[in-house]
Amino acid sequence: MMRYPNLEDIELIDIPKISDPDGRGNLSVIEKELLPFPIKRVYYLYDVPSDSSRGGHAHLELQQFLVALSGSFDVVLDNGVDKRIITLNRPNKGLIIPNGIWRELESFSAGAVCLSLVSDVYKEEDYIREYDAFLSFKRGQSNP
Ligand code: T46
Repeated sequence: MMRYPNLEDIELIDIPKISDPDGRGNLSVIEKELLPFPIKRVYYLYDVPSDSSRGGHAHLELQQFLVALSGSFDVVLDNGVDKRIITLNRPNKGLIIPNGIWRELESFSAGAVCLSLVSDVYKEEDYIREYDAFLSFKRGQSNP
């Protein structure tokens, strides 16, 4: 039987960092081999007030890779039964979120920038934006 992605499949992965030998700072690079999907779109969130949240939905198919390019924020991941909170606060660490996981991004620090590399172009029909609809969707899957 098919196994759907779950919270334990969500990985924080290292982005290669090249430190400059002459003290000019760091350079990180994301090449296509780093991610389990081809990148079709890039967007970023910034100037998010600390008392605001982003996300609050799941995707049917979209996979994504989130990086805190600057500052920090929390990613609350939810499979309809359990939740997991991961703080992103380093530009050389990224979080791969598979499809079918509800996510909320909150507690943005001042100056935080969230880079998102995703597996498809923008399609509103790929979003589940109502939590009850998400729970119904998860009930239709074999694992939570
Ligand atoms: C996600 C989190 C982390 C577009 O027109 N094109 C786009 O590529 C995107 C991402 C959004 N939009 C429009 C749709 C809405 O009218 O921008 C508006 C705000 O989008 P949304 O409410 O979905 O924004 P967030 O920050 O809640 O969610 C976004 C992504 O949509 C989502 O995939 O995981 O960032």
